[in-house]
Amino acid sequence: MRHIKNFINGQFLDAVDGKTFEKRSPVDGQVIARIAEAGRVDVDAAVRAAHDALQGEWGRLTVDQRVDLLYGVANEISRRFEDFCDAEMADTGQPRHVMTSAFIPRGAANFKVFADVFKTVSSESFQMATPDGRGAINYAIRVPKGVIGVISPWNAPFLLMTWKVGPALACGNTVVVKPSEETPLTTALLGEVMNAAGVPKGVYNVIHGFGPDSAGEFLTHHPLVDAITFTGETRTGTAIMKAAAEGMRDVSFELGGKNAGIVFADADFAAAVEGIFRSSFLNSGQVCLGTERVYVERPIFESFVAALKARCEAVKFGRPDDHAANYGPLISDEHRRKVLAYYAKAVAEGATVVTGGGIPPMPAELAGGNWIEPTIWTGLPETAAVVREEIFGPCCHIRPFDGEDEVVNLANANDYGLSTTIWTSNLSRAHRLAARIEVGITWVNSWFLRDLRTAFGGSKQSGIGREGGVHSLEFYSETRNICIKL
Ligand code: NAD
Ligand code: 6OD
Repeated sequence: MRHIKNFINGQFLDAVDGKTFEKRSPVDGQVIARIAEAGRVDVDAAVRAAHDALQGEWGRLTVDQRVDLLYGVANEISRRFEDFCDAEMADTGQPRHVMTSAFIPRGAANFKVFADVFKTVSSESFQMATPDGRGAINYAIRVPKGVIGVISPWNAPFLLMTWKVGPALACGNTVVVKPSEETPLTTALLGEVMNAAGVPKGVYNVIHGFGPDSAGEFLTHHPLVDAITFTGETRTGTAIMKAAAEGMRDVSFELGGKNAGIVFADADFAAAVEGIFRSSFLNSGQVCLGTERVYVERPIFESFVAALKARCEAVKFGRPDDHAANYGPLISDEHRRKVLAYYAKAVAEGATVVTGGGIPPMPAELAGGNWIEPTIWTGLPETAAVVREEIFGPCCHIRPFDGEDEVVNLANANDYGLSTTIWTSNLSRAHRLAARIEVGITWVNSWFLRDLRTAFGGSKQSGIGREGGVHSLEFYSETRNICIKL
């Protein structure tokens, strides 16, 4: 069994009061790690280490030196690629192909890409006229914000944590990371990587624990934290925003979604079925960008539902490293109970269960895991809870539509506004719809495809701010205005 410690000032440390908590495997329910739970004293030590590091060697590095260190981090992650895949598979129970195709490589890229972005970004400079004729030069420099509190979720833990840590460090900040209590392993491994790459002590710190009355809350309330970046539930974002209000700290929030998938009759049928299958069921439906509301143009509604049902019924449940398997469990028993409660609610609300709706039969050695069937419903009104609320499980409701206006109204009639995926062969229609749908990102004939240099974030209750490329630099640095009279 692994023993995971906090990472403070370059050292792996137990909690001062010796408290720990358990991490259970999603696959079979066995305890796989015991984790040091940071208390107030440990959080304070981590934040002070981060604060002090700003004044030390890290703060004196040139941009080129900092960029070289971040390249070194990316290279070390790539060198330890298998360790990261194994750790993330142990934490999440998701298949190896999910790790190798996206979640781990994108984590390494988050250091390299943001180092490149920061290295090449320019700032404004103006020559001003002055009454005495001698003029002035008015220009801006970018300075780090300071200590960034990073709070990350469990669904794509390494990708989503490094997506914040990479740009934060590229801008010269230091970080204190509070990973989800469900997924501590890759965040801890990154501490080893930071030491191996020669990143100065105190620049990257990790505290483990929970949210309320635990490490998360202690971090967000700490007065030496200068800004907070958070990915997680909208409700949690509300609590963190209240904490950030003390001391007027800036926040960047990536929150929940209830995303629409729209399939027109002119779409490439097979590609649309596979695309919606991925967007609704990849990672067992635990993706913020996932599609839980599917709208299919009426002429192909019946055939689309039948094809998606067949695709769902072909999944093979099993361990992440079982080559015969391609489908994993939910993250925890608690989360499965929440998703199963929605499955029951759908039936109570009058849904037709097209497929799934329960727990699949599993062999005895996996019976303790959080397995659940991919589930499709039809026949519900838009007012039903499972059509309105984020479930974050492997399920979707499919409804027929007639025409662009109707589907735009359906897609927009939700409090969230994170993403959409549209399947059509009519490019003009794709442009028209993409501009009308109230979300941060729209995919056409694709899903979960984005250059790290472009803006990412949610509209409405799906987030505050944008990260990605120069948008991340806007959050992780401050512009200082300097005017020199000549
Ligand atoms: P969560 O909000 O329960 O927890 C996220 C993190 O916040 C965890 O580290 C948790 O310990 C911490 N936390 C909880 N309460 C806190 C508090 N009061 N103060 C400080 N920290 C606190 O979310 P989750 O269940 O880990 O993740 C699933 C949610 O994340 C879904 O709603 C999903 O849509 C969202 N998500 C959004 C994006 C995005 O980019 N928009 C990406 C991934 C996940
Ligand atoms: O595209 C990304 O890098 C990104 N932030 C993905 C978010 C995935 C949410 O589950």
